[in-house]
Amino acid sequence: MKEQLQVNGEVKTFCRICEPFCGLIADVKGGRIVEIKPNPDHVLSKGHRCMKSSGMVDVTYDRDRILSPMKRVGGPGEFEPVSWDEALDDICNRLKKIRDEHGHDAFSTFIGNPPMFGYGVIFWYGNFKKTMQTRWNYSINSEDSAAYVYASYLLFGSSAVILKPDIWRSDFVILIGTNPAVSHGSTVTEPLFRDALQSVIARGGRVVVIDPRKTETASRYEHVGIRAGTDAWLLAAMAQVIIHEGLTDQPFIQKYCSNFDDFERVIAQFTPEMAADHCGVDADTIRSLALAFAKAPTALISGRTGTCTQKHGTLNNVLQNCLNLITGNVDRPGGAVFGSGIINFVDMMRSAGMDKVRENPSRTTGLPDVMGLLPSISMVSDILEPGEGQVKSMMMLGGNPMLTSGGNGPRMAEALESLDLLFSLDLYINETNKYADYVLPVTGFYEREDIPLLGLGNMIRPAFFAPPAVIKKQGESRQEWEILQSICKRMGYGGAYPNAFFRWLAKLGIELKPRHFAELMVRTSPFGDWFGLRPKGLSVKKVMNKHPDGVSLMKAMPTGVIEKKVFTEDKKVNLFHPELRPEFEAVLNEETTSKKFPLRLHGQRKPVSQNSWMHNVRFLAPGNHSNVALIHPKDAALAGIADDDEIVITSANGHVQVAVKLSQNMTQGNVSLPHGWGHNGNWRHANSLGGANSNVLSSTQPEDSEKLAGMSVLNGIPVNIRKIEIKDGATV
Ligand SMILES: Nc1nc2c(c(=O)[nH]1)N[C@H]1C(S)=C(S)[C@@H](COP(=O)(O)OP(=O)(O)OC[C@H]3O[C@@H](n4cnc5c(=O)[nH]c(N)nc54)[C@H](O)[C@@H]3O)O[C@H]1N2
Ligand SMILES: Nc1nc2c(c(=O)[nH]1)N[C@H]1C(S)=C(S)[C@@H](COP(=O)(O)OP(=O)(O)OC[C@H]3O[C@@H](n4cnc5c(=O)[nH]c(N)nc54)[C@H](O)[C@@H]3O)O[C@H]1N2
Ligand code: SF4
Ligand SMILES: [Mo]
Repeated sequence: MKEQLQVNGEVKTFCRICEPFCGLIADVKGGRIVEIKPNPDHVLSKGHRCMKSSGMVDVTYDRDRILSPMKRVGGPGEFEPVSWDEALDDICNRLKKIRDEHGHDAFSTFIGNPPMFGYGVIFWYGNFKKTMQTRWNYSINSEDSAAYVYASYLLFGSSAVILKPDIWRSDFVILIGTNPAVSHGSTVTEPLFRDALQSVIARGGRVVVIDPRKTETASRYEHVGIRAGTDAWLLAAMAQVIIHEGLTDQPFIQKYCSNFDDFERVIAQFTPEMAADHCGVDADTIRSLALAFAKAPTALISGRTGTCTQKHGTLNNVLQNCLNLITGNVDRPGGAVFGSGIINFVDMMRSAGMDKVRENPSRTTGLPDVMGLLPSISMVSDILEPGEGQVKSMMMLGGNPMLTSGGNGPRMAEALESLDLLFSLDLYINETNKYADYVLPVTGFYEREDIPLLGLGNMIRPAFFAPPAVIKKQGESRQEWEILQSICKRMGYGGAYPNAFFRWLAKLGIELKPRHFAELMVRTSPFGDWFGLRPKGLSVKKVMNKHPDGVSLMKAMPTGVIEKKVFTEDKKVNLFHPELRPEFEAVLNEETTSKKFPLRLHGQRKPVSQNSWMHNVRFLAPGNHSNVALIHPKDAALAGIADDDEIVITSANGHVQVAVKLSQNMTQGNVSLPHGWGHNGNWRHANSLGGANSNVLSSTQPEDSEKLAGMSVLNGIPVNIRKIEIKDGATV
């Protein structure tokens, strides 16, 4: 199974930084990557990529990257290299002691975003949790997509069911809270996102972007500016117009949906005029947008993090889905479709029991686990508050919650420092794992073979690719799955496996690896070779050796499959789950204006920045490059603020000091600030760039988080701004 690495020449590979998984060509000389180029022949990306893929070469050879296990020898961030044996022996001895004294629940995990882009770690993290019997598993899901999938659970009876925008065949696309021109899309794998949107226009259709900022995407199409955090009002009012005007698709609703009457009753309360007062979009715009959406031959509305990480994130997602559903735009070409790929993601997740929600809520906050992952905001109190099941140790798998999660701040540092054992698997010593006892070095993605497992269920032009590693592992780094496997072995379990049978086999010396699981999955799929029974079918090995540009599986996603995708008791899509009632009431009763905090904060992604972890790459983040706030000139004038001033942004939770730019692209009443800045880890360049951690503005109180999925509220935070004056050399 070991593929030979090329020492010189071109190696086809793909990027694993964000979800398009762009195809790349690595130019290798003497076993070192000298250049990364786009792959014009790649089945999906056809030559598209962004410069972050080249930035990853700098990460690979970064002098600040850790290349051997690091042991904490002093204060936060003070580490010294040790051998793998020393690190793993000590970690496992301490884990055994913690387990024997406090039980399995005392060991927890946290998984960040980057590891989810490697298939080995996805398989082995699941196996590791089962083997170690970890009950408390935290993640940045609560800053990302928990609301998105929780909405699917309420509507379709399974959080694994995800509707995908069939943009290539649509006549009317509304994007809300997503900026694919910069983010390249999320929960959608489509490197040619821009071309897909352009195809809507080419067919004579429309693309409308609802966002507090006239974003890079909105600038190309139609923009509707909204007050951050008020989308539930806008979406509900659009549904109200569609129902009131009799534009619903009743045959579709009758056949596939339940509880339309309840939905209609609650929605009737949200008129465009009322919504306008809250969300700042005038009633005529809401009305005409709703009418155009409902009357278009095919239409879809699709949202992402901007509407998830809000006070009513789940409700927003339910309402987006409902707009698609009540207009009959679900499961049909050009609408929101269930999608399919080489593997049936829904069935896979369901059979592994991974689509569950609220099975094991946080001990101290009661906030729910969504797909087995607890909100990061619960982590601090779960560690600090004594009691049955208290977290005493943690594995941090490629996360940086000190900068990226809501509910952080000094208490998180205190919580991490109080642990009996904290170890991390990462490329760097960052703001979070600087508090660890050990940081274990992992490989970057150019150092490992892969399949785009995370994207297989999200491709809107389903495809498959499986390139080998480009270069050998750097230093003493190891793949995450190998590290997890070693830990489970040393703990006496034989290995990290989903059940006792595989662990028993491992003890006998039959050790299955991620590649075996991937082959099994691919070869027994509808596209697989069934181990020779279908010689023309696929295997990972075959695709790796014979299809360096990948293979296309389907030209478009199948439709007419809704009956196989709904898992509620009556097999109908539930338009009004009882859990939604208090959310609708909360929206109706909420005060959306505040004298003390008259503005609303929201986020902003930059083309060359990736959450918190690529700021050490000098060509992506040159000197003086950090996070700068944007405000509308009229808001600036009201606060006496000019371009490039230093300002303080204050929320009920905290404050940050940043530079500001005035921008006509901002919708009045909002402040925009990128996240992931304010570095003080062990990355020298990133630390020198300054900036501020925007998440100190989000609440640390679990009761302030989104009620259904436990989302951190990162968008729509009420804030005020003031200019910093320099008096006698001091800032006031
Ligand atoms: N360059 C770059 N690309 C990335 C990333 C990165 O950090 N940098 N991160 C990757 C990750 S992890 C993810 S999950 C995806 C996310 O993918 P997206 O969700 O598309 O990411 P954003 O660009 O943050 O888009 C969110 C948009 O929501 C808007 N918004 C904020 N608040 C509100 C609101 O209250 N209402 C509405 N309607 N809109 C609002 C913001 O202005 C922003 O334009 O991007 C991925 N791609
Ligand atoms: N205010 C605000 N906050 C946000 C967001 C927002 O839009 N606004 N977005 C949220 C979203 S969508 C996300 S996904 C999170 C991200 O949050 P996190 O996942 O916590 O943070 P990252 O910056 O992605 O990186 C985490 C660590 O992964 C390491 N890493 C990189 N590659 C690998 C790898 O292959 N393996 C391992 N083991 N480690 C690796 C990096 O060195 C870094 O230290 O941020 C969230 N936070
Ligand atoms: S868009 Fe995302 S996947 Fe494509 S090259 Fe850029 S970072 Fe990599
Ligand atoms: Mo994300």
